[in-house]
Amino acid sequence: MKLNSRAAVAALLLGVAPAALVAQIVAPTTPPPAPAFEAQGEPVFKNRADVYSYRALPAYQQPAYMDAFVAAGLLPPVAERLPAEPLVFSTAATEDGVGVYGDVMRHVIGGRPEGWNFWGGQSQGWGGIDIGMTECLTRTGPLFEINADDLQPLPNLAKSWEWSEDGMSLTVHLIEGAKWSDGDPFDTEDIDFYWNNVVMDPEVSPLMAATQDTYGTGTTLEIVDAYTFKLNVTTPFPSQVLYALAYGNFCPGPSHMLKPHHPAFGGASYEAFVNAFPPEFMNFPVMGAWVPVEYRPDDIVVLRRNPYYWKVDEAGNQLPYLNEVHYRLSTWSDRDTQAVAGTGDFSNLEQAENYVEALRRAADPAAPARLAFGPRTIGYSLYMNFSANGWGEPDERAQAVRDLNRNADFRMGVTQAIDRVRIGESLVKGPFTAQYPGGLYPGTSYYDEASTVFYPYSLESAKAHFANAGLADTDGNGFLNFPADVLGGADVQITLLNNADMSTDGNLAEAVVAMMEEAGIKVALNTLSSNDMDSVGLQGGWDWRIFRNGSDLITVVQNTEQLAPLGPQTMRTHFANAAGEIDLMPFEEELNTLISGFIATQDPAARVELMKQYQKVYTENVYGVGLTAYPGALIINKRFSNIPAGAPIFMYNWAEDNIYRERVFVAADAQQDYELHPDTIPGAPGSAGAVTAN
Ligand code: BQZ
Repeated sequence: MKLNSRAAVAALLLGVAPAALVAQIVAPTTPPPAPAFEAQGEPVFKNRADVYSYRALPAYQQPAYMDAFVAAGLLPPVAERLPAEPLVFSTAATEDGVGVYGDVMRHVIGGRPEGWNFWGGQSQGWGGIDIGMTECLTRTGPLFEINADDLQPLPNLAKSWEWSEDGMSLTVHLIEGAKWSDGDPFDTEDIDFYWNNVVMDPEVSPLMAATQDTYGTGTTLEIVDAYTFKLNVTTPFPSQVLYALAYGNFCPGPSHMLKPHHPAFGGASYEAFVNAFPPEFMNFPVMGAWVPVEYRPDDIVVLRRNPYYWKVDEAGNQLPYLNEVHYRLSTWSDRDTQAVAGTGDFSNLEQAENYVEALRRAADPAAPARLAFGPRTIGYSLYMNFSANGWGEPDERAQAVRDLNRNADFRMGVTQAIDRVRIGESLVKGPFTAQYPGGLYPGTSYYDEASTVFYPYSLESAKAHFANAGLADTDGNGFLNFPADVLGGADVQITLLNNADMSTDGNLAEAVVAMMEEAGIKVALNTLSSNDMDSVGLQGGWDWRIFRNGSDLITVVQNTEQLAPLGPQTMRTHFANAAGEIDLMPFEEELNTLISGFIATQDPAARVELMKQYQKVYTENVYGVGLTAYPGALIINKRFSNIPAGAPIFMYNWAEDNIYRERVFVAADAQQDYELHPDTIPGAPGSAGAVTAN
């Protein structure tokens, strides 16, 4: 390695070996190979049309307990509660065939319901509550089992769609005659409210933060009739639009309930709109399979089957088979413990610290639950806030950190101060964790190792990069200082936002603090509950954050717009300021060009090439500091049938979506007596809860 001559002369004068004087930059490489880890259980691949279709059947059935409600005139007959052509699950595509009614799926979650207004941005506590209640126009969770040559979103509330010849307009056909769980019709009134008064209203931010850019810059929506609407786009055939109609992004709410509270229709205020349906509000109307009928704070949410659910099996049985779903309000780690012990029924084993104990318990043949590892799709990155023009209203210190975050040498120093082997082993020893450079995940369809730039761990190199970024320990206290003209040359102090509800997030945050201290950077933790962390994250009041990555970096086609700062609120690390301006760095402009190009082309080879370039620009510039990636495991109680083979805990979506819970059943001879409100149906919206027939 050639030293510069001044340094060499200085070294000779001081009688010091040259290398010791000028810290060496260690050049980037390609990532080290991940330890081999075989996912257990391969999906049974099929085409989308094999899974379900929309058609009328000669007759329909319901659970026997509901006959009394029909006889008492409290419910219409089941055939009148179903659409003319319900969604019909094909028996051949199931693991165990036509199911039977009864029993419960008992979830345990670490989140807490803020209220039912998903469209106003309220969390229901995650863990499958929102996935089960708020169904969406298309469905992507189950795409893990769809053949690659048939890969596009499954229909759901949208039963079909077609592009105009020039690709500038998508006509979407809704299922006809479906109803909300309170009997109110589902139609384009709900679409109109969701688009115009949620997505397009800058004062309203739905839970997954969908904005107009989610559907492509400049996209507009046009209602055609009660069951048909059009999305008019600005670039032909934008491939990500159909994925953007899936969970999290286009899941319409009950406009008959929401409208009266929205300021555009006489509602008192936006705050009142968001808080109009607190968790105590029972029987909130849903399109999902189960309706909330009981809520006990910090204890449980109980949901009963939706009498108007618009899906059936091929024998004409209205779904779901399970009469109740429970969400015990506990911790995410307790979800693992209870699923393995059999007091809970389901867990996404995703906190690597719990792996050894969970594996040990599940290895017992008498264990109540089966545990199956999937692909390495759980991954964490350290993200930096890149806005230097006011997003989140930074104070002087935070502004100085934002400016540092935008310095490439600083980011390279940070990434080379991270020992990813030590980080992985701090979570779990064994073949699970891989050194994750950031960017697209190894092993996924658009990943290309040769395009991935990996900055190896080297404290010396990190310090050299920090020196190049203008930082030096000018007061000798072991921590690097800003240059004299920034904050008076004070120590660099950075806050690190992380999730209090997840032990893994906390462990990673502490590892980053320790490793940064070794490199001379002072980092302080800002540990918040996931609800508070998510809202702070969206508002921009943070310097760095530990983030468990979403499906965009795994599938690329789901949430594609989140791969680059294409619009004011698409890239979680770089939103626009209050004036709507984003101060893009040159490489971010490149990322935008590459992602816009990906969205605009249907050519598979061109898409692969564009993502190679994306990966190179992303990782070379350390857009996200990858930390670790590892496989998750699905833990499900053995009494359940129709669990799809090879279902990953996370890919296009979480397992609560992927396993089609509405089609899961418990054989009669395996059923347990877990129902808390047997023989009841949901009551009227806002009433006390479930009701009996007499
Ligand atoms: C799975 C998931 C279902 C959110 C949430 C939680 C929030 C995030 C994320 C996961 C939980 C579970 O994840 O960890 O296994 O059950 O709910 O939605 O981490 O804090 O904001 O994105 O999905």
